[in-house]
Amino acid sequence: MKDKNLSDKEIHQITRRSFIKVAGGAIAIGGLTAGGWALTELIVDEGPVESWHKSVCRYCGTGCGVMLGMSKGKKLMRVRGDQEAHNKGVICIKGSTLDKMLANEPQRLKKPMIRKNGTLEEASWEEAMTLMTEKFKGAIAEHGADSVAFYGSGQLLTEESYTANKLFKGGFKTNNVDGNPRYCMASAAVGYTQTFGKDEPPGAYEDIDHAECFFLIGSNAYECHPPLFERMMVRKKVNPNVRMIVVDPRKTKTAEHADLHLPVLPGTDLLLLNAMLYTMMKTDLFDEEFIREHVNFSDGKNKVSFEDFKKFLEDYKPEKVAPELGISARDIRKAAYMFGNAKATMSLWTMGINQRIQGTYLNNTLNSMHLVTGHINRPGATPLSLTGQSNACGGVRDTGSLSHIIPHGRLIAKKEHRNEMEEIWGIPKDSMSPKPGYHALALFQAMVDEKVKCALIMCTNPAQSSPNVEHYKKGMEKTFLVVADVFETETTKLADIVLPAALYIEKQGVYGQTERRYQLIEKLLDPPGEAKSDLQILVDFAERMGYGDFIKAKTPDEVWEEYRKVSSHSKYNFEGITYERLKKERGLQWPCPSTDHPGTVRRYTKGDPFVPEGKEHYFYGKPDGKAVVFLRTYTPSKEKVTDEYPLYLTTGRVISQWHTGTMTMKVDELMSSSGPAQLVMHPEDASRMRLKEGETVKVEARRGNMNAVVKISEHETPGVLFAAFYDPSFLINGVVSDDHDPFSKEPAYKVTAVRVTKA
Ligand SMILES: Nc1nc2c(c(=O)[nH]1)N[C@H]1C(S)=C(S)[C@@H](COP(=O)(O)OP(=O)(O)OC[C@H]3O[C@@H](n4cnc5c(=O)[nH]c(N)nc54)[C@H](O)[C@@H]3O)O[C@H]1N2
Ligand SMILES: Nc1nc2c(c(=O)[nH]1)N[C@H]1C(S)=C(S)[C@@H](COP(=O)(O)OP(=O)(O)OC[C@H]3O[C@@H](n4cnc5c(=O)[nH]c(N)nc54)[C@H](O)[C@@H]3O)O[C@H]1N2
Ligand code: SF4
Ligand SMILES: [Mo]
Repeated sequence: MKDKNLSDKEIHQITRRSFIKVAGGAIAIGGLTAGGWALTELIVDEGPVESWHKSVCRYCGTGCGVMLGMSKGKKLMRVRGDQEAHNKGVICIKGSTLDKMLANEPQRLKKPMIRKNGTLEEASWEEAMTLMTEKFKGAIAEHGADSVAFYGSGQLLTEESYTANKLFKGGFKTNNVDGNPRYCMASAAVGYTQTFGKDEPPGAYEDIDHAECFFLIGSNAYECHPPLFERMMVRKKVNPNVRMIVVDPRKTKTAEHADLHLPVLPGTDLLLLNAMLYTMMKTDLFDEEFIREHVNFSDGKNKVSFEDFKKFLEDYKPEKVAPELGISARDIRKAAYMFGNAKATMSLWTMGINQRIQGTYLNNTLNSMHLVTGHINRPGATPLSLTGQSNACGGVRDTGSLSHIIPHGRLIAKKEHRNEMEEIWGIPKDSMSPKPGYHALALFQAMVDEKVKCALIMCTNPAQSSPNVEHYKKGMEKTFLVVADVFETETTKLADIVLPAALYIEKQGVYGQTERRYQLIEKLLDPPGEAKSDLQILVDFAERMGYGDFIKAKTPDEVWEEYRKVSSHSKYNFEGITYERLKKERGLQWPCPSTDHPGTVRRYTKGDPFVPEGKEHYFYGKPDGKAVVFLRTYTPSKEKVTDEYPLYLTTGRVISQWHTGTMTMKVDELMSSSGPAQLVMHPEDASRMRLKEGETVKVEARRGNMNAVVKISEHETPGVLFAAFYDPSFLINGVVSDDHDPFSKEPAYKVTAVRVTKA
């Protein structure tokens, strides 16, 4: 069927109608007055707005453009979606209540604090920074540079992450720089890098408007990327032929909208992907020409043949794997036909497959499904990993602020990569440490083992968000911790120094989102009290540590100028993305090598400045321009259920709360939508265990136990429990497994075996 030719106005009307439909659902879940989706006009205060400013939402990796209405007295009065941005004016309830979040000034941290005789007491910046410098210098002198660490965040501004990374790796000479994207995007990043030779997605949001099949796996986009989900729904209305497959053990709001929902058992998806590939192979859905021209095969060690790949798939016949997946062979085949036969298939995924012991393999295999069917590098055909945090891509993955990488896809372990960065940063050749630093879990374990003595934690709350958290908190307690945050958190409670940070539009910098789009946040407010931006804190720290000349860029403008030029030495080249352009344009997508370049929507194909003239496709991250299809064998999770621990616990998010709740739990509208976090189970499980809604139970896992209040919901699947992790009074991470993927080191938050009894 051909696409309907709809005007923008008609599309807008569809959007409105589905808003209302979706909002109805949200009322049923949470009792939210104006719905989980933002009809922003209904829920935002009217105010005497003096001027409107374009900005970007602070929260998630969708990176919605927002318009901020400021009063004369410099208060944020109103928020609405930016019609001119990629999200076309659509924002969700978190974005539309940004003003309410910023209004929580009374609860903000406003003065530094130092722990004295066990309690945190107010101090001056001078005292706090002097003590911090003394401790870091002391640790480095006594125990070496690897006794200090930085633990950052995909919510810091790019200028901040770049500076911290440069200071620790190029200055102090330790690679102990990691952050919460390890908990989030590491499997996607490693997956892309192994397949294409470079991180970051080949495609873009625009592909949603051209796809004929959406394959959503381990993504609850309805609650976590609402404007993108909305865009998919609009696409389905514009072309009723468009199909949506959702793979999720739970009947989420996303799954409810699917044409085919595959409720696989937690931890088993690799069986599904390989069985879909098997089916595609047997039914001629492979694109042999694309494979011949653009694909190599590998068993992970050696190059193998296409025939070897076909032989490998013989083990994944749908009938054979269906029982372990918990779905029918017929549905597996149906999914394979829908994926393979559509004119253009787009996969979208998030934590359901990243936070898994086979997260990297799952990412590889999903990329492979696009390569072998030729569903790539065309409008609507692409594997698009949805990003979690607002600046995980631009700030952390692109700046190389993880323990094994350095800017723009370079690896710590590779001498020539280190030498390139040493030259760019103007430090002696071979001066950087060749040893990858501690990844997040290893870092917190090194704190337990007292190998890391001093750490700076910025813009993240690992004492709530880490798996098996009670264990790692012991390490945080032993370490001299400096924590920069905007509110009191579970982590500031363990700190020796707390530094009050500026929040969102109280500072300026760039966010980089899912589709390689960089957008600028401009400063519109002054921070409260004595709070300072994370960049100011880092620059001050660098000077005190004796690296004032090395960290010579001291303002956001200066850092961006330096970093933009650093990129020109790589295939990430965004030298053309200047602050000046970002102030006017609604973001730009790299590569963007010159100031007259429009940016790149699709990579590795015509239009990408790095694809040689005359070539249709070229995977330039690989030496021969060919992407790699890996043969990836399934292994069951260690957290498979047993008689002793007979239930799966999976964890994740709800639409109106952000992560550890520090910002969103203070907003009444959001709290009344979500309520406190509870242990959610299917009515069948509840009745088998004779449990009633509101009853307290004991949840026991292999590493710990805790009490929880039961909520009963048809959205869950019998045998699979769900808990969100926003509520510090229900610290579910106390029982969540810290098993992790051996390549990406990302924890498997999604699969924990538990037993539940009446408390
Ligand atoms: N409202 C809201 N939105 C957010 C955030 C937030 O905190 N709140 N955070 C942002 C961030 S940082 C992230 S990372 C993203 C996360 O976005 P999502 O990944 O979409 O959210 P989650 O709820 O973590 O998990 C998604 C789904 O994975 C499913 N799942 C669990 N186990 C399995 C499995 O074995 N296989 C499959 N196929 N699925 C499984 C769960 O049932 C769940 O519905 O959201 C971003 N957006
Ligand atoms: N059980 C379970 N646990 C999970 C997950 C899961 O699915 N299940 N998901 C994981 C994932 S994907 C993620 S991304 C992590 C997120 O985990 P965290 O990063 O620990 O959670 P956030 O609440 O986002 O923490 C951000 C902190 O920064 C503060 N802050 C806000 N703005 C600023 C600023 O400008 N400067 C400074 N210095 N501070 C600021 C906030 O108050 C907050 O305390 O959680 C992980 N943990
Ligand atoms: S979808 Fe994400 S970026 Fe967009 S408004 Fe909601 S929280 Fe903000
Ligand atoms: Mo995340």
